[in-house]
Amino acid sequence: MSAHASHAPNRSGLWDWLTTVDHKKIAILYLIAGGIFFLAGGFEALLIRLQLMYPESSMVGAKTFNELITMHGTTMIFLAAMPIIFALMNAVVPLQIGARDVAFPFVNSLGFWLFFFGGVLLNTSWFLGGAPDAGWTSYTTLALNQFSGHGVDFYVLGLQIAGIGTLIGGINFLVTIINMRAPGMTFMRMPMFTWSAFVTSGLILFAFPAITVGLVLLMFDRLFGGNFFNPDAGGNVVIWEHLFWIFGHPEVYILILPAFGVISEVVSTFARKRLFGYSSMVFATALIGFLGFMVWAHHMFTTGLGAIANTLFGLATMLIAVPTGIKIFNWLLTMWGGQIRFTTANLWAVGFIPTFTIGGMTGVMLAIPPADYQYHDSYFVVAHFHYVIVGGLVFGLFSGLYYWWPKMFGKMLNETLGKWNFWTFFIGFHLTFFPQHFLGLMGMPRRVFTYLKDQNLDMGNMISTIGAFGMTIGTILFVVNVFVAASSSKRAPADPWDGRTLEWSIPSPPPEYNFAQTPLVRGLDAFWIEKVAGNKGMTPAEPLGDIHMPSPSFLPFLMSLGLFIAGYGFMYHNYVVVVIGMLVTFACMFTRSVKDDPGYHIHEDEIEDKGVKA
Ligand code: HEM
Ligand SMILES: [Cu+2]
Repeated sequence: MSAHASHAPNRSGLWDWLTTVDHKKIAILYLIAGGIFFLAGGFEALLIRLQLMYPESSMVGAKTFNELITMHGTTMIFLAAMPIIFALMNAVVPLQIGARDVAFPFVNSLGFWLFFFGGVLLNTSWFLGGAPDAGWTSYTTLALNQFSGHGVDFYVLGLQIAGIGTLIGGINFLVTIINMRAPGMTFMRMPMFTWSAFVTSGLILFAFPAITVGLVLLMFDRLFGGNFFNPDAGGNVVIWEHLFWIFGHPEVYILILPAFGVISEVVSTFARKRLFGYSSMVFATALIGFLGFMVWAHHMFTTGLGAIANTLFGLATMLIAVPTGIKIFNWLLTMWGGQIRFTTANLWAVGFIPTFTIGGMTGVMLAIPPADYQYHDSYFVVAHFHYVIVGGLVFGLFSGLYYWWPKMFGKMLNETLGKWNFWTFFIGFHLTFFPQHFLGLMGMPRRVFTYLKDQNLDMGNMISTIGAFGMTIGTILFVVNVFVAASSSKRAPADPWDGRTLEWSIPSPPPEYNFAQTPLVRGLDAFWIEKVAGNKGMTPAEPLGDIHMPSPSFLPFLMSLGLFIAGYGFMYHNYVVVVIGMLVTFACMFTRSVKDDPGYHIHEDEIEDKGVKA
């Protein structure tokens, strides 16, 4: 890291992390928090599988089982997958577009702390009378007071707070990508990962308000005697399902598109070829995003929407297979004839393609309404969505982490450990989830805590649990790899993979201002073009000069802490606590509005890495 300018705020240690507005550090915060939640959600999954290892087991019992599946699903989706995606987007997008930071660094930090405190609030339910137990979808009436305990209140308020963080994060990335691109970086020259971050952020903008509304209504029903979803008082339970899935289906594309983006970068880098069909990839990404909003009712075929609606939603769902297929063929054709290097990052990408495709195929099967009457709420569904969400998203995240780790931390992950990590996780994954297709077809329902013996379900469940241990070993190996990398003294080079995009043209990790001089972009794969032309680095688009930086701030942390405190006040109907929490939040908002903070400058001669002359 470069020296601070004289008037730059000098912060270090914990205080630096609590106040940072640097996208690279926020990326690391997201990764650590998301990683810890991933371990928690994984531990819950392991307990689920242990309970289901033998028939008629009473290891955890029915109530705890319901809490475990609810917290596993909710944690994995909202507190593990989303933040790790945000970690990669924060670490990579500003670098790929040649920017010095995101458009709103303060908002970026606020987004992180809101997510963090929302997640912590949700998880404290374990110690405060029991976790939510109505499933990650929290369907009413199950989620109303008559049928579920205090836990669901934690779900409602925790997700509400975390959701605001995600929403403002998405808006920030939209503005960043629209406004902060370096000269020459036109939309059709943007790397695929940035494109996927762009479309994902657009989906966040339109999808999260739906769940926000749903959660507000549910909060009124649960805490203030509302009747939006209470049929006895004229409410309607199906409305919740609509609101949830109008958010929920786009959410699965919010999750998978960034993984697609990672795979596109990794496959092309390690085939040493330009991505095949770049413009069709862009088009397919946008089309998947658009169609993602037209299909939510495929989660509701059995609620009695009627044949016409079911048919239309079924057809719309199948249509998504077309742009998705385009992507799969483009990846295969990118590899075709390339000089492929099977690094760990590329192994994850190559493992992703067939695994995700299987999940896509079972998705088309589920899109046939009459067939779904059989599959619905069975283990077939559990198998399907883990193939897309783990075999797709989690494989993609691992690929991206191995690929960008040197850029994020300046250290390389160990390749041998990485390969062990991949193979144990990959084999464990298929052992866990492949048999679940058949368990489902043989009638095993999801979300049920046990099954009878001699129903032909014993063997499949045993294999599935053994597989879960394989994934556990894989995950532990990854954590070991992280510590091995952290303790090694070897520094990663700026461009370890012979990369094609802008992030590889600057040091690993980048200085706080990223680019000493904003680069001039001459085409797709901007850095590769310069390499092929025999240039040492990017041509700068501006003379060397002072660089303006935003000031760090403690306000985002405090503002989120205020909402966290108020959350407990709402749940326990203690309005003194509500007022205290809200006062903290509003005081921070007021301070932010009236206090002028012009940031600071890094002076020209404090800029390291004056590699290229202007
Ligand atoms: C690490 C290995 C994993 C294992 C062994 C595992 C296992 C399971 C099992 C057995 C269930 C079904 C419980 C039931 O319906 O009775 C389940 C549900 C679920 N899982 Fe996973 N899972 C894993 C990873 C993930 C990941 C990474 C995600 C998302 C990013 C995820 C998302 C979900 C969701 C959304 C549910 C539905 C919860 C509900 O029914 O409310 N899982 N998981
Ligand atoms: Cu869906």
